[in-house]
Amino acid sequence: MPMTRGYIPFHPNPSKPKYWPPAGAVDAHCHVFGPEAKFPYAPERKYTPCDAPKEKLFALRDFLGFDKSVIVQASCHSKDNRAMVDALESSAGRAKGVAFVGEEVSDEELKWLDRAGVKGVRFNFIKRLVDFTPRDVLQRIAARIAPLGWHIVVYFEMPDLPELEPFFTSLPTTVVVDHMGTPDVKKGVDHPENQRFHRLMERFQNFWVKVTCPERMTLTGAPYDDVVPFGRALVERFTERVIWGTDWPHPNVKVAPDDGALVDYIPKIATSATEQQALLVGNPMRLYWT
Ligand code: 0GY
Repeated sequence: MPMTRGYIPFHPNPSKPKYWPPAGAVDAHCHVFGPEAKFPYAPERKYTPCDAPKEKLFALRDFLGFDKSVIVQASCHSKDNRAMVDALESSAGRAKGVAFVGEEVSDEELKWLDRAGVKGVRFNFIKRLVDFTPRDVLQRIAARIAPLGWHIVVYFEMPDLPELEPFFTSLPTTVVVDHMGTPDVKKGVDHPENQRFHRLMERFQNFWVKVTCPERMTLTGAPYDDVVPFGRALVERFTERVIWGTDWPHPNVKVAPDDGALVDYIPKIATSATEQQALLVGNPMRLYWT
């Protein structure tokens, strides 16, 4: 039986952010869930979310002052990418996607995903979300998608980085790290665990990072001031390789965040107009729209 965590619905009435993003801003990490009646959740899922359909996502995008979205396939839909692709196809070119595939994926399916606007695959190493996939299988998937010009998004827990790093650095594509590598805010920015991740970003220019999900890491809650130093350090050091997203509809969080408060976090980590332009427009456009 799938676990039923994740039923917490997204915020019903987010506040209007005080910060207004630059023209052409991209929400580079969000999801669509269902609707279940049309796109059933995968039998092997680890949680069952509430429906979060494309119409709601597009309405939130407009409300928050964003122009485009990158829709990441969520584990509750596993390898059935239809809900994500349907959203891409309804977006009038204003959404790109990141898919989840197995090595059994056919060339036709890869072509279908590519045509729809998929630009990457996600390798998920979070044990509570997915079953284990052997590294050699992932290597074969990487070799199949690299010629398409796609990248690989990796989602992992920071304590697992030492074990995963040799695999990550062997990947033949751009590698995009989810949620700042999930640092432990209690330990602080200078903790060796977090600094190891910074060193990886320094040494390997093909690594990018999403400065996302303060709501998952905070110990103090909105406005997420305790997470600011983590996002700020990454934006400052790797200005040309950071992207940002809402993570709407926020699967598996304990408290549904106010998406307006998440947008108001942006100018705290990207403090100049130049950094904001890179984070919200230039970088995601380079990664997803070229
Ligand atoms: C996220 C976070 C989570 C879930 C998923 O694929 C997923 O189901 O991504 C999570 O529970 O941490 O990246 O949005």
